[in-house]
Amino acid sequence: MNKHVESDLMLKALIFDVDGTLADTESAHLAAFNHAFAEQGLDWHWDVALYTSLLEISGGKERMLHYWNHVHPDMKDIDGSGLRDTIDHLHALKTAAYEAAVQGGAVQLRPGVLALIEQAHQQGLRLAIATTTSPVNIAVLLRNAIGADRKDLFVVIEDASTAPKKKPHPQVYLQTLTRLGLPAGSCLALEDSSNGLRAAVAAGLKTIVTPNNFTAHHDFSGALRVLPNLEGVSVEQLHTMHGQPQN
Ligand code: XBP
Ligand code: MG
Repeated sequence: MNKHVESDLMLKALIFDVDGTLADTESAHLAAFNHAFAEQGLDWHWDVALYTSLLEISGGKERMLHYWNHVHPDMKDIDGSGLRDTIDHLHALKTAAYEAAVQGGAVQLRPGVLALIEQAHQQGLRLAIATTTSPVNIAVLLRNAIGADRKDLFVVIEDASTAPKKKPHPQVYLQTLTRLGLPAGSCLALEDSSNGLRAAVAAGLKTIVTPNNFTAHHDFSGALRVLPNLEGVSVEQLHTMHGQPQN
């Protein structure tokens, strides 16, 4: 293989999903949704089983709209401001509740994540984030879980505000690759869900999946590897996995 092609396929960047991958956040998201429903005076309450199925829908606003249309189709309005405005208002309440929870320490990074991020940075790999969550949620997580001085470790962040087409659509990953200025072949995606895996694979990325309690039952066909978590996973091991053929 000529040097140029070889260089193009060398691992040069890690692209992290946020929710469920960097940190186990969905329990805090679930509590925040329920807090918003109560604050709005709605008798809606999502339990873990329902939320686990609703997580098939990426994006908090899209998830609430799906629930409203499928569980309360008769409700055309709540407070006279129309469906879209009400969803936006509920999502603002939810995001404020989630931000307060993360600031209060409700969310920790998953095992091995911080060590891998720091090692990758020290070894010259570029780090990016590709998520369907809202920018507020990323900022508060990075500030509280990684530390305000470390949040600049991620040279590219694409999120719900920059990539409106949600996973499994590949838009967020395609935009991340464009901004990194790298071919998919020299990057590795890290995900936790089937929607995320499908989005990354559709963008041409080899993807390592670390499932969690909300996603363990998902179909991870097409993943490069499925690992319980990133504990003890080194950059050297990622280089080796990246260089190996797809499962
Ligand atoms: C997971 C999601 C998000 C979160 C809720 O994002 O689908 O919708 O569940 O956050 P990721 P928002 O791609 O990081 O796994 O309410 O801000 O959408
Ligand atoms: Mg995720």
